[in-house]
Amino acid sequence: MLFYDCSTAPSPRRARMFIAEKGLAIETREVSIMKGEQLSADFLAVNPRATVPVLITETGTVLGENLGIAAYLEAAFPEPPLMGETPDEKGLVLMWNAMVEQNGGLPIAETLRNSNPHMKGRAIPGPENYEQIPELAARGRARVAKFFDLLEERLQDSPYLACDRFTLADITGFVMVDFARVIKERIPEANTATQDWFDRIKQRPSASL
Ligand SMILES: N[C@@H](CCC(=O)N[C@@H](CS)C(=O)NCC(=O)O)C(=O)O
Repeated sequence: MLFYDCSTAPSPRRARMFIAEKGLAIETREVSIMKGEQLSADFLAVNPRATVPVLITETGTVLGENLGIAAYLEAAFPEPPLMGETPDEKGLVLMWNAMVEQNGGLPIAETLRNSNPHMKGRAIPGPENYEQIPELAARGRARVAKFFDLLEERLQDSPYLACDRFTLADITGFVMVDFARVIKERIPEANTATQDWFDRIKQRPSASL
């Protein structure tokens, strides 16, 4: 297998954590987004959508989405299970993973990409250049506050996002909450259940990679 990573970006960090939690050591190539390497001819030949992470599987299939990578690794290396064991858990893991992507990942990315001067003309990842829309940054920031409410409400009732064990949904949630620092948003002080959950995940070896 071969893993295309970028040490500074949140999406590949999710795959990196998943790989580490599975106890796998996969040959890795760094793609520097800061240097624009995702748009190089060499990388576009690997992934024409110009995004990381990418995993080339044991049979040579090219997987260019976190969920595809996680589903493949869970099927190929079932232990430890990170995407639920019972039918209900499996449903909850994908539900919470999607909720975190849509209510956390998207608004954080919209805020950053539509306001950062270095991202002018690069408001959406991929091979096309899109201009920034400042209103999307303002809307994104307002939605991030709602995202923190959503997490706190869930984590007041459950030790982890999907069920009573650490799963893919927690990896996605942890990475997004940590990445919110780039738009200067942090877990609100009153959100003690979220802070406790975040601190527990931060202690896992996979979180420091
Ligand atoms: N839905 C994709 C998102 C991949 C993605 O957007 N990756 C970003 C890094 S976080 C990227 O490659 N950005 C390239 C760019 O900004 O040009 C996944 O989760 O795998």
